[in-house]
Amino acid sequence: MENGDYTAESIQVLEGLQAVRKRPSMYIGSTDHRGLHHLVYEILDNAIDEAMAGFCSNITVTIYQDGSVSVQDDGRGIPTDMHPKYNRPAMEIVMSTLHAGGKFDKKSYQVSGGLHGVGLSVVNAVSEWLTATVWRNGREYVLNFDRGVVRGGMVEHEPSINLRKADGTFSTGTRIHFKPDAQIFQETSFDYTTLETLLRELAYLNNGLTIVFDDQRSGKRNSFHYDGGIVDFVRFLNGVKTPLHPDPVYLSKTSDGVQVEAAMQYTDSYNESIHTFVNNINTVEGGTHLVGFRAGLTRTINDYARKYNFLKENEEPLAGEDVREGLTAIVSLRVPEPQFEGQTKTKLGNSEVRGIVESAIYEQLSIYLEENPKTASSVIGKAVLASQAREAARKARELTRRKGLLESGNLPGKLADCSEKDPAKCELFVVEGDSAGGSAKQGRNRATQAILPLWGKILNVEKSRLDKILKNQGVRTLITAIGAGIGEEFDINNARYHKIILMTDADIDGAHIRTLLLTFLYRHATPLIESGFVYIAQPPLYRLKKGNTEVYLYSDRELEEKLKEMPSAVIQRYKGLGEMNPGLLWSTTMNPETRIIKQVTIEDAVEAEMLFTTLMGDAVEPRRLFIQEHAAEVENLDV
Ligand code: 0RA
Repeated sequence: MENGDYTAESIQVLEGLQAVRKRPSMYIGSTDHRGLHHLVYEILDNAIDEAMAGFCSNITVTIYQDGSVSVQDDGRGIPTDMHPKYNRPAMEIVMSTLHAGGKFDKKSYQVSGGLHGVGLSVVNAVSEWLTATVWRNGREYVLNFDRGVVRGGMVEHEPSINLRKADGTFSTGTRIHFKPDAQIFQETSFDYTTLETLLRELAYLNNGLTIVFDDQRSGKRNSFHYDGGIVDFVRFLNGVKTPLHPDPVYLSKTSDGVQVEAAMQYTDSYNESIHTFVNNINTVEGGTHLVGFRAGLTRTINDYARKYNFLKENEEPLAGEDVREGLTAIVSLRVPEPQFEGQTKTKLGNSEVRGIVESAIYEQLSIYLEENPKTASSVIGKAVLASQAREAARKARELTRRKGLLESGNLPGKLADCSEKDPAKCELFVVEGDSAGGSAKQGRNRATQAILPLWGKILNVEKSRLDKILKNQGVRTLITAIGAGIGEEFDINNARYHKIILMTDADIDGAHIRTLLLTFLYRHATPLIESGFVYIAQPPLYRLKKGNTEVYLYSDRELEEKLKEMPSAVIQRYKGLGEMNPGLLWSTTMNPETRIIKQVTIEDAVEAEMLFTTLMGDAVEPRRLFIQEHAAEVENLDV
């Protein structure tokens, strides 16, 4: 092939990738932190398709010093032969053609031998540079791109690594090495924890696969391999909890081309933790499969409870929330043509899937319960208790309501409300401590900003049921101030503020209170987080002062940078909000024109919940390990 010999088709190809660069969000969802990490997912997805087709068992993900990332697999390797129609190597076509299913929301999936290379071209288009290396036929093939444009054409090399195997055949595989384009992404630095969570998840979802993660920036290295698949995943999630039965239940069934797999285990906790996946995508916004799973579970347990007299004839059936109390579950589906909806395209929309999952669960779980009466009776005994507690909670709520305690007509005395009445213009600052609360009250814009000081540690939510949580003064105050109710009765339309801003100190106690508040809101006022109403304030950590110049810095990194410009300036470190006077708190943290606030996503909330469970759960050892492991990451740990 001659370099630069473009056919009409290859010009079309180039135009395709230009379209991706023009509107990247259409293809990768967003160009922020999330979109950046989605690139790695897109490449991995191709390697995992190879694994699911039975050709690949090892994947290595590497982050390099220069911020680039590579994904290497031992699959068959992208084909390298000449494509007769395009007069270009197949590899070049795969890397630069926008596949029909290449759009973010229309990912096509087939269990084996399917549409390969979906997403590769999209990553190529948004990379400053990309190098694809393929090992096939005992040879090494390399192809370079700059912003999706091929540089030089495919080169065939002597293999740079030893490809000869013991049996005389050659190793095969693919490595995609790329650097995200800073012209496209607001943020180009990959986060270890985000990728680690993704890789661990993918290893659990694809049992037998080994995924190695190597971060050359920090020297951290990790390897994930789970023979038990999602059963191991459930054991991992329950690591800090006390299970009611020794082994997770495993169920699987395929019907109408949809493969349903579930692993579940009950613990003595009061909360449910159900994680659902479709084609390896974490569907954090739920969808029809989750609805089907819940319906199947409720129906199975009620039928069993009636049949064996756990429920008398005149008793009400167990509610969904009763049969989910203490449940940890992973539900993993393979769906041929998934429709992803929702704010972050992580909600499954296919209506046919609901019934498929419901009957799979009903059929398989009924059999399991019949065969394991001991597990069945402990699970159902707990659900019956939960149902009684729910009834008690309802009565407690009724009583509270009758007394008018949760009505917003009865606004808490601690709340300094704003004068504006349109919720869309109103902000509620939830502030840690009375002294910071005082500064915030004086510094605020009274028209649109309300201040609610919280004091002390409000409550250990993990160990409390709703009826007990409702008795806590701090929690009541918060619910009353927001005005939208709680739990099943929560109504987002009644929220009195469209921004609820958590403002806590930049120390370990502040982080603790924030985790607790987020966990509480996530569990009992979920729509508030789903609607994007919850934010975290970012007060400055340092002030640098030299002569008449003063600057406020919000991270250690910024401090380091600024110190280069202003050596020997005087550094003041802010330990608590209380150290700032009202004017300063306003200008650095509260003024909508100049402040930084971070919107809380569902993922943030899920992470807070995990952290919370680890920090608050009964098990001591995981907590100790967790604190040890994360102590270094907490920027301002006061010890
Ligand atoms: C097209 C066809 C075949 C494999 C692949 C693409 C392929 C793509 C990627 C992307 C990352 N790793 C990959 N591994 C394979 C089938 C090749 C054959 O039939 O030999």
